[in-house]
Amino acid sequence: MSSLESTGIVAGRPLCGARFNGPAAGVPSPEPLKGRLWQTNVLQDGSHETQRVFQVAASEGKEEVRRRHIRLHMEGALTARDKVGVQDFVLLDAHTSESAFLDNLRKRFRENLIYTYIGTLLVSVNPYQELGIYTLSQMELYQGVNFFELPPHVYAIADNAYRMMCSELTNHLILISGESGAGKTEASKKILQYFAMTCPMTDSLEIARDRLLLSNPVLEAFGNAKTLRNDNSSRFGKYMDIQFDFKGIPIGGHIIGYLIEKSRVVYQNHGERNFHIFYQLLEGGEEQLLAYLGLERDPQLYRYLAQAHGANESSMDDRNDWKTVSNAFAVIDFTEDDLENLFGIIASILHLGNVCFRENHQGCATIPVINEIKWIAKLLGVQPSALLEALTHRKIEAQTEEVICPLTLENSVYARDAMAKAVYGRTFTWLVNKINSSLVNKEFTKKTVIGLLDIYGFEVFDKNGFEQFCINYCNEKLQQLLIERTLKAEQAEYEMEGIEWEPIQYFNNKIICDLVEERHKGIISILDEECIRPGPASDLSFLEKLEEKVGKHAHFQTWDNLWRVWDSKGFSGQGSQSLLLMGENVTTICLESWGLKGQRLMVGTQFKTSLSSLLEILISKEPSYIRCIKPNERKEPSKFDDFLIRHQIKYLGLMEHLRVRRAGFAYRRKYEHFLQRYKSLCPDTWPHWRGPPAEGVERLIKYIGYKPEEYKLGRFIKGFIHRDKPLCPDNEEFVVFVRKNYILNLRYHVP
Ligand code: AD9
Ligand code: MG
Repeated sequence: MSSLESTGIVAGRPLCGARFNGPAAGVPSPEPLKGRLWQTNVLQDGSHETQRVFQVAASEGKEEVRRRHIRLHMEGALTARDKVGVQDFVLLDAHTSESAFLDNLRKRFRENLIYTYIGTLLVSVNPYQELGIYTLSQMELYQGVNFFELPPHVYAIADNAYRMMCSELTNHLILISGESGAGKTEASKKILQYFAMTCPMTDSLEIARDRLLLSNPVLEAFGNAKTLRNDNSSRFGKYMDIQFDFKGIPIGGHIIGYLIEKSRVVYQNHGERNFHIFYQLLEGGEEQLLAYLGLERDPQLYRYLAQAHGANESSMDDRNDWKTVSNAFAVIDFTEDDLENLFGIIASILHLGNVCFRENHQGCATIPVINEIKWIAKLLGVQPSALLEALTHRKIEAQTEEVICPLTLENSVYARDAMAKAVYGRTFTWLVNKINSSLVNKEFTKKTVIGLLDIYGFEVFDKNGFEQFCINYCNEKLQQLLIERTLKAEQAEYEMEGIEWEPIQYFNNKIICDLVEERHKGIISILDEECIRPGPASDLSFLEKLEEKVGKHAHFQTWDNLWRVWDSKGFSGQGSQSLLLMGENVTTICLESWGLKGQRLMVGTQFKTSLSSLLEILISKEPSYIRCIKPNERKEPSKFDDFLIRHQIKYLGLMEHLRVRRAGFAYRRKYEHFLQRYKSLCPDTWPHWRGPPAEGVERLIKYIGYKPEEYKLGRFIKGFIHRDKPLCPDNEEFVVFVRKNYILNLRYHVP
C-alpha cells in the first residue's frame, strides 16, 4: 500500500495522473489549453507566472454541471429552493431571522447538503456519515473554478485560497472554528488532501507532499483522544503552514502545536480514553516490540488506560491506525533509534502509572514492588535508584544547601503523575520538532504559504479543569480575531474608502478576553500571583482571589454559571511549571527539548504568550473562514438538534456576519489586481490598459453593465484618486468593491 493510500483518499487510483500534473518548470506552454489545468506565462519583467487556466472541459458532464449551477445561482434560487434551501445565506430574504437561517440549514442538512456559504465564509454541519463528496472527481470538479459556479464545498475554499496565492503571490490562511466535534479536524484534513492531490507536482517533491499528508496520522495518534464529545478529539491546537514555490507546488511545511492536554495521560473522565497511541501500540504493536517494552496487550492492565472505562466502547480502529502510523513514521524519516526511544517513553509512561506506593511507619511513601521501576529505568536509561528517589523524595533548597525530604503517599502519587505528564508533554514537543525537521525545505527561498488552523473546539464537561479553561480561552481569542477582521474591520474599511454604510451592531467578546488576560487584573494574572506567592499556593486561595478581584465582572458570572462545576482543583498546581518538574532527574534524560529547568514559568502565561504570537501569524495572512457546526450531542447521522444548532449560530455570530455580508460587498480587490484579472472582458482594457488602474476598472465595470448598486469604487472620484487620506499611501491600496461574488464569474460574462 502506498503512503497516500493509507490516508484513505486514493483508493487504488493513480496518485498523480497526468490530469493533475503542473506545468514543466518555468517553460511557457506551447500546447493548446485543452486538457490542461496549468499554464506558465512569461511576464514583461521576464519572470514566470503560473496560473490555472480554464480548462476546456475534458468531459461535457463536468461542464454541464457548472453551467447549470451558475444559471440556477443567477436566478437567485435553486429550482427546488423550498426543498433544499439556498446555498448562500445572502440569498435569503432581506430581513432574515435566526429561525429562517436555521430552516435553511436544516433543509440542506436533510438533503445531505452540509455546506452553505455566507458570502465567502463556509458554514459546515457535521454529517456524522460518509457522504461520498470527497472523491478525486469532486476534487477535479472544483479545480480552478470560481465560487458560486459549483455548490459550496470545503474544496472551493481551498481552491480559492490557492488560486489567490498563486495569482497574487500572497500568504493565505484558512481558519476553521467550531465547538468540539463540529468537524474542524476533518475539514482541515480534506483541505490538505485537496492540495496534495490537485497541486502541480514534480517527482522530487512528491516526498515533501507525502510527509505533509502523513504528519496528520502521527500527530493525531499522539495528540487526539476519545472524549465524551468526540471520539477523535484534538487535545492540542495545531497551526500548519503549507509552503508552495512560485509554481504552486507544495514544497514543505511547518507545524506549531499548542498546549497538549497532558492531564489526560493520567486521568480521563468516565467513558473517555487516553491518547490513541497507547491503545494503538498495545493493539497493533508487533509481539517482538511489546516484549522489548515489557507490555501486555490488554489495556485494562494499565492504570492510566483502565481507570475511565473509555476503551470499552471505542469507534476507533486501533490496529489499523497503528499500521497507518507505522507507515507514516517510515515516510517522515524516523530512524529505528528514534522509534525505539519514542516507544520506550510511551511504554515507560504505562509502567509508571502502575507504580504503587505504600506508607511506612514514618508516614512516608515507599515503593514495595519495583518491577515497574526496573522497566522504566531500562527504557529511559536511568538508574533505578535515581528513579526511586525522584518518586518518593523531593529536593528543598535551604539557603546554601539542598536537603532531600521524603514525600508523603499523596505527594508521591502526585509526583508520579506529574512526571508522566511532563514526559508526555515533552515527547509531544519533540515529535512536532522532529516532523518539522522533515518538512523543512531549504532549497526554496521564495515561498508563499497557506496556513491551516485547527484548534481544539470549545468544550464544557461536567467537570472542567485548567485545560478546558485554556481551550475555551483560545476559542474566545479566535472569535475575537474573527470579529476584528470581519465585522469590525469590514465596517472600518467602508468608512475609510468613503462608502456609505449603516453600522451593524455585534457582540464584541473582547470583554471576555480581557477578563482572562488583562495584565494585573485578569484571571491568568491572578493565577500567576497565586503561584509565585511565597508559601503553598492552594486552589482555595486562588478561588478566593478570583472572587475578590473579578467576582463582580458580569462575564465572570456567566462563565461560572456556564461551567456549572468549575473544577478549580489542581488549577494552582497546573499553573506552576515548577511543580511539573518534580522528578526532574528522570525527565531531563528523556528528551533534549528540555530548556525549562529552574524556571518558574507559569503555564497560563505561557499559553497566553503563545496565543498572542499565533494571532500575529494569523493576522499577517489573507483569511478564509470555515465555521463548523455540530448537529447533535450524540454523534449521530441525520439528527438535527434545533436547540443546539441555534445556540451555535448565536455564539459563532453567524447572523451578524450575514448582516454585514448582505449589506456589504462580497468581493473586493485592489484596482491593479482587479484589472489584471478581468481586463479580458472589455476591449478598452484588453490586452493592456495604460492609464491609471482605477480608471481602467471604472471603464471595465461600465462596459460590463453593472448597476450602480452592484459595485462601489473606493476613494475614486471621476478620473482621479483622492490622495489626501493618510491611511492609504498610494493608489495600490484603493479597492473596488463588488456586491455579490457571482457577478465576477468570468463564465457569467463569457457564455
Ligand atoms: V475537537 O474540537 O478536535 O474535539 P473537531 O475537530 O471539530 O472536534 P472532528 O473533525 O474530529 O471534530 O469531527 C468529529 C467526527 O465527526 C469525525 O471523527 C467524523 O466521524 C465526523 N465528521 C466530521 N466531519 C465530517 C465530514 N465532513 N464527513 C463525515 C465527519 N464525517
Ligand atoms: Mg479536532
